[in-house]
Amino acid sequence: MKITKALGLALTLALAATTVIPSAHAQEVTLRSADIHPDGYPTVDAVKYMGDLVKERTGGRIAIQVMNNSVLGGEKDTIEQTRFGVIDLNRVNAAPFNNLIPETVVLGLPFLFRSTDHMHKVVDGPIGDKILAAFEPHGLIGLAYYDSGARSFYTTKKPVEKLADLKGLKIRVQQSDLWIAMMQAFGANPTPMPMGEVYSSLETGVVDGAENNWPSYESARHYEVAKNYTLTQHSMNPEILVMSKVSWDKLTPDDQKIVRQAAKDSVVKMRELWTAREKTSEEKVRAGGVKVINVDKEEFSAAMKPVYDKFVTDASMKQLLSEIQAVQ
Ligand code: GTR
Repeated sequence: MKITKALGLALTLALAATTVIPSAHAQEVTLRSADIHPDGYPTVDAVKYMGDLVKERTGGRIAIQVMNNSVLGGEKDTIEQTRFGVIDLNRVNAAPFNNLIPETVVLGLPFLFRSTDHMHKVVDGPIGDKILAAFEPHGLIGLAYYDSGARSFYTTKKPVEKLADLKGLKIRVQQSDLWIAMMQAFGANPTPMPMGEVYSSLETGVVDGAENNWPSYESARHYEVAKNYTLTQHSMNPEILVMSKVSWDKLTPDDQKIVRQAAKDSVVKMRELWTAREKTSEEKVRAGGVKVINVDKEEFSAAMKPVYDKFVTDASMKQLLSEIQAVQ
């Protein structure tokens, strides 16, 4: 019985992974890539662009099919499927990796990056490479970082004008212990859930608010039900593009090089798309009647000491943090 089950699972995984379409001359492979975002979102278009590069550079042997809109599931689920090789590529925020890969925690720490430029310098340099390398023992190949702007709070009823206004509010967070601790340090009541459940949770009052960047606040239509956007800009946690190690190991070293380089090249494209989208999303949201609130960020940042005390404990994390802070 046990053996049959194991065989069945192996067979399912083998069938579900990379679709190999036999052809007359060369073997063609289609890599399936997951994303929760809708068509036209910068992360979705960036992976499509990467697919064009891969196709061109392999003479059509390797293609990428972006399966966005959460059709393959929420981020935590798709990460598991990617580790098993059921999904080949996955574009996910750093947060849902936090509990699995401790090295990713540092990227989400509140008020860590001084600017977009600082964040770019960190992820584009040796520190970024070191964090991507930490994915491999977990069955994943870290390929690239994409921008995700800065995350800010939004609430349905009570506008957040100062730190004390967050006290006791039920705020949706990503499924990560770091994010739960961060909300607690802000005085809020964290409610972890996948992105796909946030709209209805805001609408029905399961949560009083959530937090995200301009493009996600707009594209997921959260601004229709949570009309107060408070510019705390508390984290610049980037997006991460990973590949399943199972799928990676099926590629030749030359094809691995092509895939890795195409992912890196798509970052440039993504940053252009991101900058434009941040602007249009902000405009759309403002035109939709959202109240945008400026706050004293110092007050919010000063409350974050318990988060650093809880997560920056061992020598390697301390080292990573000070290296990031030293990047000019
Ligand atoms: C978005 C991010 C998604 C997801 C989402 C969330 O900004 O692009 O990957 O993390 O936030 O809050 O769940």
